[in-house]
Amino acid sequence: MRAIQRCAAVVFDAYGTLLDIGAPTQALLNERADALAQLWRRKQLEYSWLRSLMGRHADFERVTAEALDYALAAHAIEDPRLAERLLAAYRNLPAYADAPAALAAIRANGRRTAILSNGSPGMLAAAVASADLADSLDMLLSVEDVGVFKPHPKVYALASQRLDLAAEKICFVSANGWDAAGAAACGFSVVWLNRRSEPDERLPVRPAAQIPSLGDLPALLGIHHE
Ligand code: 2OP
Repeated sequence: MRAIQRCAAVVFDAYGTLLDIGAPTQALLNERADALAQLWRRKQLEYSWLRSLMGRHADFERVTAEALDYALAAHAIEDPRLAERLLAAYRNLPAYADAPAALAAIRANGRRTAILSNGSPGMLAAAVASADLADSLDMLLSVEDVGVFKPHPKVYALASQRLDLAAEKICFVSANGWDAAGAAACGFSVVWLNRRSEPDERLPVRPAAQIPSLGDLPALLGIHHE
């Protein structure tokens, strides 16, 4: 736990960690919202991993649109207008309720904060602005700078390079267990945001800590509310 308290910067995953990816389907669909949201997310991540393994990169905006196309077809929903509205909502996701206060406490404590995400620079700028998180983040880092998706080591190396910090001085926070494992494999001090009490991933390197809410993160960093 002490390694986390020595971190000079906190780097966050974006989609599913700071940004609520369930919001578009909750707002625009009926009881099928959860099933469609889960399939959309699963295919979005599968396509990112498969494109990286195939060496056929496309940005996350395209991968997200193609994953939605698959999910709508799987649910026999033929509605281009709905697809457009879901993608527009994805560019304007709200922050999870526990994100703003945690980010503000970390910044007030003098540590730098950043996003490291599969999202394209345009997606991240739009999402952070609409989620009103821009003032709480020093940097937005996109995999587009390295042309391959998480969990490729080149992605995590980007955070070390841009923050000019050794990996162990970076606290990496993600709600995606596979992303937490990818960052831990690169030497980051990793906190897995396990909101739904999921089992540990059976992957080579485990996160240093796990928390159920971002509200628990400042204390883990040694920040105690004044
Ligand atoms: C992100 O990179 C993994 O989708 C997640 O923001």
